[in-house]
Amino acid sequence: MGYRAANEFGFLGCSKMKKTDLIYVAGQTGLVGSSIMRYLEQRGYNNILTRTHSELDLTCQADVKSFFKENSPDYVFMAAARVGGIIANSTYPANFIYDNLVITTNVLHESYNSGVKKLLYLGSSCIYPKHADQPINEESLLSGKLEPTNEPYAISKIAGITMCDSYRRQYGSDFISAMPTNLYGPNDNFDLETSHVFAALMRKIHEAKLDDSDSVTIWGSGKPKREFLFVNDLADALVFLMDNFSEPGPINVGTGQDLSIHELAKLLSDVIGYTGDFVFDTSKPDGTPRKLLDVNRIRSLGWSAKTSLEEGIHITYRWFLDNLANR
Ligand code: GFB
Repeated sequence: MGYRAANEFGFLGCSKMKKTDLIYVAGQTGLVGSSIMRYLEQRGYNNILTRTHSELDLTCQADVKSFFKENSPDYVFMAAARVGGIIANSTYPANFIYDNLVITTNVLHESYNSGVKKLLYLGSSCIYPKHADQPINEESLLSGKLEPTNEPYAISKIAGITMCDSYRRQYGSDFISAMPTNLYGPNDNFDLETSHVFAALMRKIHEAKLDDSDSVTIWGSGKPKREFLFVNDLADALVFLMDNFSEPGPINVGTGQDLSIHELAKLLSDVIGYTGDFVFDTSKPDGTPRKLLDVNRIRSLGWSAKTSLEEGIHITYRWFLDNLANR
């Protein structure tokens, strides 16, 4: 099929999701997917399609093809991915690149084949160069070398963005790509080996308080700076983008504020009520020195994050106590 300009087919320009539209949330049990589910359900979207991992293996092309053929969703939130913190990324690089490339290829291609009205693909702020100018704007994609600890994951996510843009350009598919900053919230992974820093430190500090420990170990120097977005705010942004945004390239989703890992540990300690010290295990990597997203693009469309970090820590700690703290 030859090249066709997207606008000829009327795919561009945003028709908003209706409450009865069939919405497929891929990855519905994860941090992001579960938050999208809560958000949609609370707002009366009543035709949501999900599959557990045992019901549908997204790495199996034939199964994904049949699933889309049988169900023909109107909208797709592509939140299925293999994700993990800095050590998980550097320990399992093959899993991170293979799983994400295959899942993305299958879901995006079958979304195109089955004629979904719109797909939102989720990337990550680690797609940007390690030494990108701060705050990082969308234009810096592919302008420099990536952070080595998560390069395989980042390359799979960049491939997903390029795939969205290519299907838009060649077929007029309304596929968009949102790049969230570091996330936290209910349903995060609290496993100390594979989690991201927020969940790891919440758990370590909570357990240190219970055990009356003198200190908590922070990986690396504690100096890297990160921006943390509450996952319910991300869900709000994703539905907003689904309804209001239809362009190629990544769009950043963040708070516009960052802090050092050491400062995060202190904030978490204040909420948890831990008064001990921190020690720094510099045998562990720091990763990217700073990763603050420029959020002007999404702000100019009318969206900004609503939950302060303090508030988000309180909500997440309450969830942690109610769901995971019994050990
Ligand atoms: O959250 P995190 O694992 O991922 O680590 P990245 C952020 C920073 O926190 C690093 C430090 O400097 C870590 O060394 N840190 C301190 C800890 N203590 C801990 C701890 O107990 N656990 C963890 N995990 N970190 C990931 C990427 O990078 O960010 C992914 O690897 C993804 O690809 C994700 O993009 C959002 O922010 O460094």
